[in-house]
Amino acid sequence: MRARGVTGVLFEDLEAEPHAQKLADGAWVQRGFALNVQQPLVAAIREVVAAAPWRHLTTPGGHRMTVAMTNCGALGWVSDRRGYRYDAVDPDSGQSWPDMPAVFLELASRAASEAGYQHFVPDACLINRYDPGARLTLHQDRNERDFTAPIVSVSLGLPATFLFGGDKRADRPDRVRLFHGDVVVWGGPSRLAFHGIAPLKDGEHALLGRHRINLTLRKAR
Ligand code: MD3
Ligand code: FE
Repeated sequence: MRARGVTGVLFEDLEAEPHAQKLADGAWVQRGFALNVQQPLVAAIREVVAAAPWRHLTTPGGHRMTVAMTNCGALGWVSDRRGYRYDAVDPDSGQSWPDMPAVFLELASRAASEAGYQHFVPDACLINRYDPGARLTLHQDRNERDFTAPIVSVSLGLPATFLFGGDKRADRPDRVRLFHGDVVVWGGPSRLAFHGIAPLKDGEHALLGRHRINLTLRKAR
């Protein structure tokens, strides 16, 4: 059963009102911040995917990632047997990545500003698609050149359990549920924290079906 408000927004997508809540030093979750642009976001994702289709990358250790990925912007994050890196060229097409949609840039800039990071201009957006069972093991994001810039993440579709650890892999992570429309800004001391996503629980989302899509907007160079 799902109840709809007069705006057509699902109540289950409104578990919290839009306002920033501190997760850790430098990390702010803005519940529902992306809901007012959910349709243009999904339309823009479909356009990116038409030009740069989903793919399951291989880790340097030879494992196929359970998360399907693509990118837009000047740079895209890629992984293969040679390592992790940012590249201006999509290895599957030999072409540059699709342009960053304006709605991504505007949302990221507004979210970063509200969290105290002015003038955030991302040049890379990694788009992750989780199907039931897909997960992201604990890792740090350290392929970017400038760790003073935050990373802005946007959660869409099925809810997920985000694992937020410390600065050592062995630190036991906190668990934070992320819902459709939530935006998180990760900067300052949280920027190099270990983090991951627990295996996605099956479900059905009104807009995205049996999927979760996460955007991470980054300043890679
Ligand atoms: C905390 N993505 O793409 S977004 C990733 O939901 C990634 O797909 C997850 O971790 C996802 O690298 C989590 C939240 C996130 C993104 C980057 C971070 C949290 C972060 C970088 C530093 C600290
Ligand atoms: Fe990450």
